[in-house]
Amino acid sequence: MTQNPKPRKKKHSLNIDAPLHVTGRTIYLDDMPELGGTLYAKVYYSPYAHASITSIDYSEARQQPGIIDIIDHSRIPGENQIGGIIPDEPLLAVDELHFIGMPILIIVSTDELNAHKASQLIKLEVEEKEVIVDVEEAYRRRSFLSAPIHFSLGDAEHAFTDCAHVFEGSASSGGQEHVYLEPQGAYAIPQQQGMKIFSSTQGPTAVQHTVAKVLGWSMNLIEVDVNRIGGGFGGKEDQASPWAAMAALAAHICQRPVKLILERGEDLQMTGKRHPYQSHYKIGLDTSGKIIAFEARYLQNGGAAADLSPAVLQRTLFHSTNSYYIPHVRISAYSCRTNLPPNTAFRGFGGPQGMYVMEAALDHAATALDIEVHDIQRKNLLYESAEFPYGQLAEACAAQHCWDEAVESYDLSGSMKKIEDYNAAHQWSKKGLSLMPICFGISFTNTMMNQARALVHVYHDGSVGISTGAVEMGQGVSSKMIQVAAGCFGLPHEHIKLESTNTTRVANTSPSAASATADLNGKALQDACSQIIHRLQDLLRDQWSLTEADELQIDNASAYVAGTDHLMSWQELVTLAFQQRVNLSAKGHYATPTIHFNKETSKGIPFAYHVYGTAITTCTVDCLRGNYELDKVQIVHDFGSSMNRAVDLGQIEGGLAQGIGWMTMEELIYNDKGQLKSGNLANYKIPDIYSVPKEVQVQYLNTPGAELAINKSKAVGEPPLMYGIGAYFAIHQAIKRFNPQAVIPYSAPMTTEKVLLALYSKRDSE
Ligand code: LUZ
Ligand code: MOS
Repeated sequence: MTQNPKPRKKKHSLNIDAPLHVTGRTIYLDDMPELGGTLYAKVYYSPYAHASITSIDYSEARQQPGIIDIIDHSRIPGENQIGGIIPDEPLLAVDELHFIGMPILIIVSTDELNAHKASQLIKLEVEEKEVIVDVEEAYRRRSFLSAPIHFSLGDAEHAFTDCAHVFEGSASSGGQEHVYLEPQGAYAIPQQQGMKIFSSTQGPTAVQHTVAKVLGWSMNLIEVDVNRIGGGFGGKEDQASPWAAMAALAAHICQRPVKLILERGEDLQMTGKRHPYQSHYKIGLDTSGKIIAFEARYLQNGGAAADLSPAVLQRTLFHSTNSYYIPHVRISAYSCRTNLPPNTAFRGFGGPQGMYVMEAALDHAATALDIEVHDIQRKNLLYESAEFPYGQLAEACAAQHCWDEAVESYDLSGSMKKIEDYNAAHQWSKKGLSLMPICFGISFTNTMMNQARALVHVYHDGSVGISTGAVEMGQGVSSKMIQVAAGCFGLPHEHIKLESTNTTRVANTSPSAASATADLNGKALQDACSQIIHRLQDLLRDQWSLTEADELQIDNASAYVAGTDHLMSWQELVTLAFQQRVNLSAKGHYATPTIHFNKETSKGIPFAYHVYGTAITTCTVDCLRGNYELDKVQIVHDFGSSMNRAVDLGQIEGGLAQGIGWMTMEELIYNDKGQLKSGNLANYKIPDIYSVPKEVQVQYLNTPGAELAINKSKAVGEPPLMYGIGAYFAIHQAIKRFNPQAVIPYSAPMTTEKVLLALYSKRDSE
């Protein structure tokens, strides 16, 4: 009598985009078929970091063949303003130029080559002004973008007097270029009413809002659509908006479709990057190596406008104590205005900059006390219910679990012994090892942003279409959304189609950022799917005259009641529901519960949960040349209950490589005129297949996962970037094996040149 279908065989979860990528069928912005009559826009930008415009003449440029229009700020019908948090950034310069790359004019042309030629005929005259590039100089002059932020826990001032050891020093970390594979761009198409914009953005609603502001329209007239983007890394959280606004402005003025896609060189010049930081720390320990007090002052190089800098600054404070419990903390952070392009979100969002300073302080203490830094690290790791400086308590704290698991399963003492033997046997080559624990808070620090929506249609043939606010940027969120819907409906994932991210279908989206995209949008999607499932269940209970006790299942592409012969295929069920006029569409909503934060007191529960992990990094330094290789990185990571191991492993490996790049080789160089000297990918080196670790091992820590994470799988986007800090300190360790007296300033990135200088520092005077 029971004829329940056999449980569907669980397929190994994959990245659903992989077949498209490897066969070249993935469609990015510039792959879209163009409409007839499409025009191309090119941005003419400031060649000066600080100046007043005295005259600008583009009459000759305007006469060039193919030039349809040249647009300056005076043609903007709405507000000439793109600042997201603070309104301090014009879309097009009026008379003041604040950084090299600041947009001045939009050249609209029938083809890109003519636009390029025209840009060279523009005559700009200016009065040059003093340029500030250095963050300390900006700080001395009290040149700030926003109010400073302070956090404190306990009583640091008095605590230092009780410390057996106190160390003070400074640490600086460099910026980082996002190098998303797809440069910034947008394609704007005038509609019968309003404007439709295809944008390479992490934040469709940010684009919609900015375009509406610039055109002086209401948001409902702007439709933003994102199929997918070729990488974002934070660079398209806010900074995708101006290009869309320029394309829309030109499309509105010319009443033709306008495409604006930056060339790589333009993108490198014009867009902001990870914030460089210059920091000062003071750390106090007792005789047993317990950290008693920590003080720090962070100077953030924000560039010429606020952009997301105040929010980034706040996250630096949230992560200033990394994965450690410190009873007395006093920290301050300043966002400084300089004449660089406005710096912006970048994977980790200020967190890595804070964590680097903490690790530098620990390294300093260990070096001075001549003990292993990992003994201090281990002794101070967070434990259950320990208080963060912002008042939240560590819950389901996996800091020590990850660490101990890494030490044991990767045989730390064995590795250290091998390194000792190697170093004893090699005079001109030394190995070093570091442990890097991480702790990263999941949620937008701005509580309001922790919300999402989804729209689900079950079509009457049984197929399903889903839309969410999540933007696929290569991070695999599409796979996860499809898994969520397939799980809710009990359907194979082939039945589910994920639609583009579109502001008309799903409104008021938060950007795909803060590692929270799958959690927020996945939960909203679950809400929508379960509304439909409940309606179908009600229908079946009625149809089959079921009682409360009957166990009705909708799974395995069918509906059935265990122990009875009630059975219906999914398709029959949907047909029945349609005939009975049941609503087969639903809108889901999710807002992270429990979180809150008081900006006045800097206390609250800002994060839904924390992600933990530990990486052991081993490197080899060539002590004649200063070159180094990363031998291996061994990670124990707290994934919760991973939804998709292929996707999550990709995030660990990619995040690690990006973190290593930031800490070791990616060096942004601006001269004192504010000119980016590392302005192409030949002199700005990002990790390649030769510079990534030769071996990466990842162990999944089995934790129950967090309730506030989707399907109890923890967020994985940003946390692994911070494992890269381990590479920096492993190199320090190797240098000290060669030259115990080495004086190594805490100055990232640890380029080959700096390694060579450090290897031979102080040595001559021996
Ligand atoms: N963006 C944002 C973020 O607006 N707020 C955040 O807290 C955040 N965190 C990480 C990355 N992007
Ligand atoms: Mo981000 S730094 O856009 O998560």
